[in-house]
Formats: sequence, structure tokens, C-alpha cells
Amino acid sequence: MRVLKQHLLPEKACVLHYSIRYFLNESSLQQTKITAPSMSQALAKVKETLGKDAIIVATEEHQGQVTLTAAVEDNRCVTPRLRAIETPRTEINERATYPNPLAAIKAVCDICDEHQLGYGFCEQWLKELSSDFIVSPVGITRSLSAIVPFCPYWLDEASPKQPIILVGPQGSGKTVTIAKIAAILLSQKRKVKVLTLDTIKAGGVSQLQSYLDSMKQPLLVGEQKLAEVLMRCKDPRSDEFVLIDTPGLNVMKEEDQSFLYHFFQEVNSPLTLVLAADMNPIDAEEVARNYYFFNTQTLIATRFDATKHYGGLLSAAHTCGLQIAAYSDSPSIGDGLHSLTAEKMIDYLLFK
Ligand SMILES: Nc1nc2c(ncn2[C@@H]2O[C@H](COP(=O)(O)OP(=O)(O)OP(=O)(O)O)[C@@H](O)[C@H]2O)c(=O)[nH]1
Ligand SMILES: [Mg+2]
Repeated sequence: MRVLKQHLLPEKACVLHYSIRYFLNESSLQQTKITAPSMSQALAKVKETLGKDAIIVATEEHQGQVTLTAAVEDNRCVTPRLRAIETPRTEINERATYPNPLAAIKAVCDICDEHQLGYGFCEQWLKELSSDFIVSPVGITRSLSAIVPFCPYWLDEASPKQPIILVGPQGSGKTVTIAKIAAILLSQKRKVKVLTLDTIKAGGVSQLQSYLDSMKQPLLVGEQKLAEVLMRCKDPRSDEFVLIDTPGLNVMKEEDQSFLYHFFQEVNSPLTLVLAADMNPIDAEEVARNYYFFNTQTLIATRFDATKHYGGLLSAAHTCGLQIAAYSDSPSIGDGLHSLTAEKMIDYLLFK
């Protein structure tokens, strides 16, 4: 797989080539070269000549001709099939299924390309996908859920014993999300205690105050209230969910990093990163990495309505193993938050 690193997406042919080689012992393959005017014709010829178990180990395009080096495995080969038997799959992919492994590999490469998911992400997804080649048709959903942690029951499983603390870059949607979480919990007849630490931004307090006024809930303000609300979480009799909004930070700046460091020491609880889904993958990954240092375990994505490209969100979650807890597709508090599963994510990735 080291070789693949020298080839950058979107050279899908290379990904196709090396991703298959990755889990096959090449020395045990019988190879044949087949040339045709197009990829689909070449693939059809491969199937006709070597049978449906043939795999493609190399592709070349030259003067309008496609040459595929195809191979059939012999019995000694370490195949994805054997690996799949070793790791039984309980979830059957019903969505986003493809007639054969090659079509599934192409679909994954196309998605990675379209959503600017980097080479590492694509490589991991293809590696995981190989376990599903045992069944036909081949689904791409399970393999996505294996490399990106989705946590659709996050809010249902939340407990008053642990504060929900939202952190993230300026303008990522923390305050709106805190108000949405409060609204959801209140609609479930649960109690909330909301604190904002954003006394920095002009209008930061009044923004959240106005959301909470409409829910007839008080707002606690300022760092001096932090110890008090954290004590509530420690009280086993408390049935109030503590929600904490924080100022937007630029963790590339030392001073903001230092704020986050001290804050994280003081709260001593996991943090939830709020990230706009339309952030570009490189920046999103960098931001997630910076927050990850400070016990950030979950991620809420906002602005799903403002983009059709989700590479930033997926890269951030994948790189740091952040669980995707929920997503927002509207600035309106009444529209709430939605849970995200791999199935739903695949629909977004395929623009369904
Ligand atoms: N389109 C859309 N806009 C959103 C969504 N969530 C939040 N917004 C808007 O994004 C802007 C920023 O939202 P805030 O909640 O104020 O963001 P914040 O992270 O608290 O911002 P700071 O406190 O300045 O760091 C506001 O105009 C919101 O209305 C969403 O899911 N979709
Ligand atoms: Mg805010």
C-alpha cells in the first residue's frame, strides 16, 4: 500500500489497482492482460475469459485503449472472502448496493473524489469494503460505518450526570445547537440548566437568552457559575441536564488554545465539537485534531443544508475517531437536530 501513497486521487484507476493488490498475495495469482476500447468492454472481456471470480490488478490507458491485467486466485491466496468469514457481518447492506466488487470499489472512489475525501480515507474505506465482497450485491454502507463512528442515540443516551459542553470554531453553530438541544430535552419533559461562557462576543449572551426566553427558561452567564452547574452533575439526585455554550475559538491561535486547555482542565468532562459541514476537509481535520487533544469525543455537524459536500465532516470524524452525534440542517430552533446513521450519510454522499 506504500506505493499507493505516491498516487493521488482522483486517479481512481490507481486506487482500484492497488486496493485490490493490498489484500491479495500477488505471487499466487495467474495473470492475464486484456485490451479493449473502453473500460466496460474490457471488464466484460475479463469476465468472459477468466470468469466472475477474476480480479483486476492493474489498469492502463493508452491511445484510446484500456488494458486490464486481470487475475484469478489459486487456493493458497489470502482472499477477502476468507477474511469475511473470519469476521462475520451482522448488518446486511440494503442501500447503496452494487452488482460486483469492482462496481462497489468504483462507487467508493467516486464518492471520495466528489467529496474531497483524501487518500487515507479512501484507502481505509476500500480496505474495509473488501470484507463485504463475500456477498452479492456488494453494499458500501457497512464499511463506511466501520471507519466513521456514527452515534445516532447520543441524545437519548445522555445523562444528567455528564454536562453537554459544546465547543468549536467561531460561527460553527454552537449557540443555535445548545438552544436546539434544550428544546428537544424540554419537549421530552426533561429539565435543563443552560450556562453560557460566551461573554466575549457582543450579543453572544442575548442571542441565547432570546432563544431560552421563548422556552421560558433562565440562562446562567459567566465562568463564576461553572463550578455551580458542574456540582449539579455530581449530585446523584439531580435530574437536570446541564448544557454549556462556549465562545468560538480559533485553536490555531495560541491564546485560544490556552483558554481551551484551562477550560478542559476545569470541566474535566468530554467535550462535543460543533463543526459546520461545509468546512473544507483539510481545515476540518486540523480543527478536529486540535480539539481532540482536549477530550473531545463527539461531533455535531451543522449547515447540512448549506452544502452538498461532506468531506470535511467525515475526514474530521474519521481522523480523530469522533462520534457523529447529530446534524442540523436549519438555523431555526424548531427544526431541531437529527440523528445520523451510515445509511443516511450514504444518501447524502450520493446526493439522494
Ligand atoms: N443554514 C444553517 N445555518 C445555521 C445552522 N446552524 C446555525 N446556523 C447559523 O449559523 C450562524 C452561526 O450560528 P451560532 O449558533 O451563532 O454559531 P456559534 O458557533 O455560536 O458562533 P460564535 O458564538 O460566534 O462562535 C447563525 O447565523 C445561525 O443561524 C444550520 O444548521 N444551517
Ligand atoms: Mg455562540
